[in-house]
Amino acid sequence: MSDPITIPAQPGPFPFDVASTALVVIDMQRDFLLPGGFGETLGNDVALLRQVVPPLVELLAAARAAGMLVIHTREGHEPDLSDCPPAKLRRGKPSARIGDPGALGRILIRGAYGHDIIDELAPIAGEIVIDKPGKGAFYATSFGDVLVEHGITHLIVTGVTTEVCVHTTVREANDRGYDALVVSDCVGSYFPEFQQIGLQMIAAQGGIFGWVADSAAVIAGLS
Ligand code: TIU
Repeated sequence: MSDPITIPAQPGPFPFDVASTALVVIDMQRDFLLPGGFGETLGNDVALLRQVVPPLVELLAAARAAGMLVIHTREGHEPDLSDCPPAKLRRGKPSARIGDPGALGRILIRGAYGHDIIDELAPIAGEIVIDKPGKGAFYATSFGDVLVEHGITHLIVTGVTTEVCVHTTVREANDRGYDALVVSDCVGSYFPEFQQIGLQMIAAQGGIFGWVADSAAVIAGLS
């Protein structure tokens, strides 16, 4: 056990201790953040996600300095697409589909340049990387087992996008009994209105599936 920490959050204080908490960094991949990747093929302005990077770099440094477990996730698929449901492949009218060649390599395919995490947030030795075929981190991955193995009860969640992979993961975590805090300036959306409402949805109704605080509050708690 480490010393308990309580940080101000919505809808109320979030108590946790470092030893049983993981910093989860969701899908900070080139495919979502850089031009030419999956996010852009869907018609999005990827520049909107760049504002997440500086505060998340600082939060990641603080978590590493505190000795907190860090888990990164990457959304993507096997080169033969055997783990990609046909419905996901067909979805929408993207300019290029999952598996197609793109400026960053094959779109959302494991091993492609675009599938990997941006340089600023590259995992370091000892950090865990979970490859997931879905939007949530639990589905068809070892994420749940990893949390149990490390005695994790609390999650500090960051990454992209707020209303898709962050929400799905936090909702999945909530149903499994985890207390999850979403860091408001370390999650991002292609849609400013979804960012705002997405954060409100988490903490509304007394924290219906989580807590929300900014990175300054979390870093202050860790230092
Ligand atoms: N499109 C979108 O907003 N998000 C995703 O497809 N995946 C994640 O959120 N990582």
